[in-house]
Amino acid sequence: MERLLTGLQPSGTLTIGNYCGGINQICKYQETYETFLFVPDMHAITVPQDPEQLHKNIRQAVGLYLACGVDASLDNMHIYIQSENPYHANLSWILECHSYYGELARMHQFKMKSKNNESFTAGLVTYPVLMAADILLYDAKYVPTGVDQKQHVELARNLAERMNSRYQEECFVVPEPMIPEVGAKIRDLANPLNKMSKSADNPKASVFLMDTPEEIKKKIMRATTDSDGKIAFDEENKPGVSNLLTIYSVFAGVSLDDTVARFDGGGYGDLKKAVAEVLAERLTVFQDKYAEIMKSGIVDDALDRGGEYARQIAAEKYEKIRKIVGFGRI
Ligand code: AQP
Repeated sequence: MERLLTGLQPSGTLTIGNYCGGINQICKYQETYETFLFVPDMHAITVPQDPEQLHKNIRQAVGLYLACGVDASLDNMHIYIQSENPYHANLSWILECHSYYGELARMHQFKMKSKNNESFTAGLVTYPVLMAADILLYDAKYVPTGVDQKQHVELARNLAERMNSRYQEECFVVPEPMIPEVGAKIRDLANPLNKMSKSADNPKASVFLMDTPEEIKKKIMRATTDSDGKIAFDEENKPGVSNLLTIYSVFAGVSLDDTVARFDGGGYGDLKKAVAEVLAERLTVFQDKYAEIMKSGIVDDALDRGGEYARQIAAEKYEKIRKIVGFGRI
């Protein structure tokens, strides 16, 4: 089985954007690929986090993966926490020493997150290298992601190719981003030019997987659209309306063309009502399942099992690479 890997930062409660770019794709391909699904808690501290809240977010993230349909009982599903495996940081250091400051400073996410912030951490610059280590440690071929992380997967590709060529050995499998056709960039509800984020300054502009039907309705009914009044999918000229159509398509399980046809000729109010309803319905199912999961011991069982397996794979890869670069004794 080829390998697929992804992680969702526990920097807050996951959003419907994280579902579309990450979790939904895992669910779709979990029977096809050996899947490494981790909680990148080390990435979360590139910006300040409250330690108590971070612990809670980590557990909540795993509960949500499972509630949204990830099947922890599959033999080929490995769920683990990044910081419980020291090889991620070890390999990241080696990769940092094969990365150029210029290529890291050009990363779109770094530019966005460091904008108007004089005191950003060094980790904010180097975290895409840690992400490369997360991927390359497991020889993952496919990395499900939204468009926002595509550049980081490209860095992982470049580093794999650079190492393979410099040491004239197959150090790493060269990974590929796996970007969904629909839902690769769910947009911020207030400013649809931006992507929806779990740690956005305005929490009313994001729908979180734990939002109540009332919260969802309020947020969706206030979503920014345009003054044109026509329902059409046109991301450039009608990003707000296109975003609502996309959300409906993913959560109702209807193709984008059929979604557009369904709302063609109607008003924005009807579209918003339908989006709020379908989201409330799907998220309520996830939340009910989440409540059951959190009462059971399934989260810790899955993490114990996945952690042990992941450490074993990562140790083998790290030992190989440390010898290749010349560390330690012959
Ligand atoms: N708006 C989005 N639309 C589609 N996919 C998205 N992803 C994130 N936002 C959207 C995808 O979700 C997966 C996990 O991302 P992450 O949590 O590791 O980091 P992120 O991309 O930085 O997500 P956030 O929500 O914006 O987090 P914060 O606010 O902490 O920076 C990835 O596959 C990502 O592409």
